[in-house]
Amino acid sequence: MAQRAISPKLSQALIALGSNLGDSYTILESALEALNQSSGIRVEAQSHWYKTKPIGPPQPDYLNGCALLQTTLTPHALLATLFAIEAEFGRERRERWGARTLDLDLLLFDDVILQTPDLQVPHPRMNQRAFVLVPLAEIAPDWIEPRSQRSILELARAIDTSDIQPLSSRSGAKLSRFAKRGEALPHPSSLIPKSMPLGSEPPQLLEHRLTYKGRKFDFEVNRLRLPNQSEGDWECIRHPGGALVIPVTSEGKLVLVNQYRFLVQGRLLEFPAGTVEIGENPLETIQREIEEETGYRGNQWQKLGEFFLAPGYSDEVIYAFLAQDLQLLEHPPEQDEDEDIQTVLMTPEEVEKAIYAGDLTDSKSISSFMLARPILLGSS
Ligand code: A4P
Ligand code: MG
Repeated sequence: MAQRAISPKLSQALIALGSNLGDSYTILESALEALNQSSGIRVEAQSHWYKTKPIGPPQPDYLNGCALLQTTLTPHALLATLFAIEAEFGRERRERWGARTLDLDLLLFDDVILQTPDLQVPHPRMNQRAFVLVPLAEIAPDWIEPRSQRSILELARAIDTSDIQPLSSRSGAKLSRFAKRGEALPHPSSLIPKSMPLGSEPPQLLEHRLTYKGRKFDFEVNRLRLPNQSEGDWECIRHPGGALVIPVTSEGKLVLVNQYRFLVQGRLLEFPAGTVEIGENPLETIQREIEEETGYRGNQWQKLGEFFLAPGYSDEVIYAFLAQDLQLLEHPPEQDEDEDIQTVLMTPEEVEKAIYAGDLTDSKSISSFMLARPILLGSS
């Protein structure tokens, strides 16, 4: 009798990845690659990586993240594969909760609840752990944790997440090779400008259509209902913010940069500025950027203000500063490889003229100059 081929059942599983020994970023990315190459497993989505404070005995900070797998394996066979990959990356089991090159935990497997001596699913401690729930909420916000019957997003919102920080792209993170899927999530709270009256009239999220996670910012399309009840699709750029400086030399000249901008196919005159890295504060950002872009170090700093750059489609906030007591560095840091920048010195009067003549057209530079004008030119 002819045998009918039985196609193996396809399941979805969520795993947690952690590392706090060795080159954790490379280990974690390579472990995902190894999983994707393993028989019966496909990596469907991965979260960002997060720097997290250790739970357990004193040890270095962890890098943690989560991934969504599609698998034809049983839960036990999947656990065996996770162990094999841990071993491949030099994992030694010494003390419980101790430092490790790679920890792979099975968090959830379809809606299975399993209580065996060597495997418990859902992972018994996942609901208390921010280092699990926050990355998990990026890729599976609506997944119902079968013991509590609560969604991952609800569980993530119920715990303290102050000890975890998304890894900044400058620390090595790059575009992931695996698609990232997920609901629109609020920005990490560290990025929400606290002094701004945000969030008092939230829209209702009807449907999350698309997310593209980029190196510097993310793009989303959401179907929303606004407070006035109108509905529609909104495209938006989720941006961690930008920091800008107006540097003033001891001669009273302002330091600007002439920078190639591919979108305008030419050079623009601007004040030095840079993207706030995730987890960084804007003053740190701009103190780094001014040295990279101009070779000057600012020794005296003053906040000028903060403003939205283009709130119709982006939540980017510009944090503007004034720097005085400049010092030209003998060995300035290298410019970012992708930048082409020359510095230009101008008096405040020349800058104002350039704005009105249409020679300085960068909006964040114009706005910041207006904030600094009373200091630079008096209130006339
Ligand atoms: N085991 C049972 N169920 C599972 C499951 N769902 N997934 C058994 C994986 N393993 C499961 O695990 C111990 C035993 O648990 C295994 O033999 C397996 O059969 P392990 O990986 O050898 O040891 P472990 O990871 O130290 O223990 P455990 O209990 O899994 O620890 P946790 O709860 O995972 O905590 N702090 C930060 N910031 N980030 C971390 O990633 N990780 C831990 C480990 C502690 N503190 C941390 C982090
Ligand atoms: Mg483990």
